[in-house]
Amino acid sequence: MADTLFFTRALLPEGWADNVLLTCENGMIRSVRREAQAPSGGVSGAVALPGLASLHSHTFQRAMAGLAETRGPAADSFWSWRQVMYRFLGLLDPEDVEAIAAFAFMEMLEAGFTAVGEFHYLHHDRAGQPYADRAELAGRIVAAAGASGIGLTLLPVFYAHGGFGSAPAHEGQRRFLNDLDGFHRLMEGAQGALARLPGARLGIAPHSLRAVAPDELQALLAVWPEGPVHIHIAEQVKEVEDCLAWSGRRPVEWLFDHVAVDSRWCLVHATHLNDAETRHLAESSAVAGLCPITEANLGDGTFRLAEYMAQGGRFGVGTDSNVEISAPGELRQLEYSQRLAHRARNVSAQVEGESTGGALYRGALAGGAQALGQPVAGLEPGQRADIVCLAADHPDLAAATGDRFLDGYVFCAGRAAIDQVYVGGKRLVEGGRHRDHATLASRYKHVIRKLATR
Ligand code: NGQ
Ligand code: ZN
Repeated sequence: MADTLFFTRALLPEGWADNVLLTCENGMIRSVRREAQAPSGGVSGAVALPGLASLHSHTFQRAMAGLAETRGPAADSFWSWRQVMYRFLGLLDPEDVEAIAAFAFMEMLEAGFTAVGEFHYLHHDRAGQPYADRAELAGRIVAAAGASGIGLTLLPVFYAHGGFGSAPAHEGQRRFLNDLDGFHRLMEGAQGALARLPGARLGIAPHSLRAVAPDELQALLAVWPEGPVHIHIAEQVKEVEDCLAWSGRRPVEWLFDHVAVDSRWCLVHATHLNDAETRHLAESSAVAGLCPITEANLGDGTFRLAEYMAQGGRFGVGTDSNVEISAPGELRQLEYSQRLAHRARNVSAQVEGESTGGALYRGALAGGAQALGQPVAGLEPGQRADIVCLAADHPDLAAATGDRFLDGYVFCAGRAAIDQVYVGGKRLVEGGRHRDHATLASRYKHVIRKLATR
């Protein structure tokens, strides 16, 4: 099936262009022509951007958004939030997981993301027993991605221990646990499910250095020598302290000492880095998977973006807990975290005259695609036609040209500027609304009302 799309303006790898005609075949861009005539079908949209990836998500957490914002008996922290989260996930059945994921994926599309890396660790039933199909819940994530139309990179999570030094897992973690053999069977099941979803990709996710022992990490890398590898790392100060107590090394130091961290890797959070770790990560060609809204919500700390970007470090953004889903919102929070920390402005832009929205958008575009196992990102031949189209008549964009569109989108209008979203050349969002919004939202509301009575 060949299709044409025509945009009044588009952000191409080499810069902005006017009157851009894209031809697509089987969802992939076949040709890009600038200064073209509008085809007989007319103008598809005003301002076309290549879609961003949410490189780190736990979709089930969408359904507890707002449920962990009440003060508890002792000082609230990431760790007390995690207890609330464990109680919540103990309520979920497979159909709940699927309905929540489909809704969250739909919201991602409406909020400017065309692909997602689902860091999927909810594997077993509510009692902690494997389902007859070990990949039951992975299959639910795949089905949800199919229903929403988002591009999926599934990252099945290996999780075996409750803390550094192979500490026993807690009760709240029993739905996550596999030994290596169980994990390989899960991966086989996931491969089968993904075969039904065109364009989907598979990676692996050793959950963290807390949950995976060194020999297990080596075994995973030996059995799965290709595709993305994602790991949570150095998100909390306590995690750094516990890692030091266990190994004498900080988490990112430990990782660089023990494995070859290369462009396959996405280090999720990497919040607490010293100078040498920042440099090693920047030089490694791995991606720092930053989740600015969730990191703020959980009180994690501030990633050293200014130093990291100055050293050419690669990054992307993820919606993680999905407490709020917004591509421009993640980029804005990322820059604002730096402004507050440095008492400075336009921290992410590297040179005089560079747009901050542009630097953030282009950085997250490249890093997000890399982390999800797409070779390159952008509107060019050979790429999937994943496009976010802004409305040029939004008040914050009405007088914009070039990168001012990105500044207006990221810092002012946010997701309200989104008109259409395409994945694989297929229009899924129109007028800011997903074509199946009503059905997916009503299914989701039914699930959260039911869960509230459990
Ligand atoms: C997760 N979330 O796996 O959902 C984690 C919490 C953990 C974040 N790190 C659990 N934001 O890290 O142990
Ligand atoms: Zn996470």
